[in-house]
Amino acid sequence: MKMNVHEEESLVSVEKTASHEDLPLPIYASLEPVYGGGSQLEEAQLRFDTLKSKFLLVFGHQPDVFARSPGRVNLIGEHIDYEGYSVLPMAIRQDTIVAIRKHESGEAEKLLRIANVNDKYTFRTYPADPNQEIDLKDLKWGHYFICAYKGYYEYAKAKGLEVEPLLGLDILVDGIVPTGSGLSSSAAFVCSSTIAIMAAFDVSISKKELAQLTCECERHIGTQSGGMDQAISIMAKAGFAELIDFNPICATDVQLPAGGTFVIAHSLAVSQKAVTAATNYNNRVVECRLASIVLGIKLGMQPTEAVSKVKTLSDVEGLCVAYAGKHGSSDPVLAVKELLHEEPYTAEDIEKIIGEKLSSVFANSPTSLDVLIAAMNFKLHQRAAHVYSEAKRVYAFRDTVSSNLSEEDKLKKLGDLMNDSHHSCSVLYECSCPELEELVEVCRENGALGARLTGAGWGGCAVALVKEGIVPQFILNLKEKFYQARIDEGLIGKNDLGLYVFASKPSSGAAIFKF
Ligand code: NG1
Repeated sequence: MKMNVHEEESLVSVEKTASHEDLPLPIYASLEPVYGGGSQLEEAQLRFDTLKSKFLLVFGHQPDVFARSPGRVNLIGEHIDYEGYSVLPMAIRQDTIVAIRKHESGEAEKLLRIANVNDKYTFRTYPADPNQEIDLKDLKWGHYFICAYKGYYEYAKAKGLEVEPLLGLDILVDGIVPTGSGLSSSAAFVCSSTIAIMAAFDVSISKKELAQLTCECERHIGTQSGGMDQAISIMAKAGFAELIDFNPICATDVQLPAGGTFVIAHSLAVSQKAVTAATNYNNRVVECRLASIVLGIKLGMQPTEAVSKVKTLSDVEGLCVAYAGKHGSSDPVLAVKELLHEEPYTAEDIEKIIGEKLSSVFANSPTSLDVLIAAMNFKLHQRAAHVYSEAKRVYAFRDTVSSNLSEEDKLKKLGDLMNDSHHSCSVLYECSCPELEELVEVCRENGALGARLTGAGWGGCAVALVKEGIVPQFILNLKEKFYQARIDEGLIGKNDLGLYVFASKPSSGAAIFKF
């Protein structure tokens, strides 16, 4: 479990024998392997210099080690990771860097002291006790670090790792992934924190295990996260999008067609995923679970068996496909159409079918019980239809990329799939919002081959597929048609547009730096 420092050359030779996700994270002694050259390297150098000097200023010591983890844009496959289905994201260049130092045994305070280079996030201290509770009703930014801290200790306990006596930690954070934007700033923070903690404790595990661990870490914030964001943040490779499979976690490189560029544009509606979990994100997780139990029962399972065994829609997909097969189709959506009515279900309707109180089904999940309190009814038909159809679109996207179609036709087909995905998110999953609808429309009217909301939705960003040659004009058009009115209203500054709309190439994944 101890960490071996391996430099780039040795990493290359290891990769010939082990698969990418079985390797530990790379440890670099310089910034180039991650940030390349030019202005990106200069910007990174400045950030690391600031981290070093501020760390010294705030804590009176140098950090031991740095960890970075990127945000991501999901190209297709929305709200299906927690249902066990594959998704297709890519890492973006914006990342979070965490500098960390482990206290020495003589030092008095056993505290986690957490500072941020951005003054908006005020200094926070927490006890070094990994069993501390996170107050979900009063979330503070520092709690994302506590998620990582708790998760690491739970992992160490489960694996029987020898843990060092509890000392304090000093932590300084620099995150440039826009928050509340669907680009997974939260996963970038949780992943970089977990990696920093493990590096400070000199513990190293495979990327695959780390992806699973960081997903569990983030659930401490109260969202029933699916695992896509942590997996891509850790396993991304520069130049590739990744098809991420779950159970077990695995990443397959997807080389996107040349000639197309993904432009990310913020709707300027902020999505506070953790705060709205009971009505939005966790609500959909609960609706999917209920849809899968009801489908299981309608397709012949005993209610008690369905309640105890069926966790996700992927668990009953086989039954749905078998049902469709008897009706001349292979599409699980057919079973949804025939067996779940479109009219929303009340809690009582579902309790009658499953023969049990919903509060007893979810008795072990406090965040699901919050959903039951907040929900008026449950749209089982719509949510299941979205999940099954979106899961298919992910494979269609992957197959299109590797098909023999001309580049032109590939791009057109990918754009169509993105448009279909947005329609399903908007109409069936209801995770869009007026600002995203307007932005997606503006993207399409200005030459995007396809455009869709990305990430959890209810605000945040859209991603548009645009022909490389028209990107500058496309961005100018977005400025004029979408952002100018908002600049005039004072919602954003006119010089800040680059933060809200930018083209993105697939970036590399998490890394550790020891200088
Ligand atoms: P965002 O909110 O974009 O970070 C969330 C989940 C994902 C996935 C998407 C929807 C977390 C950390 N991330 O992403 O796992 O379910 O929504 O596809 O909860």
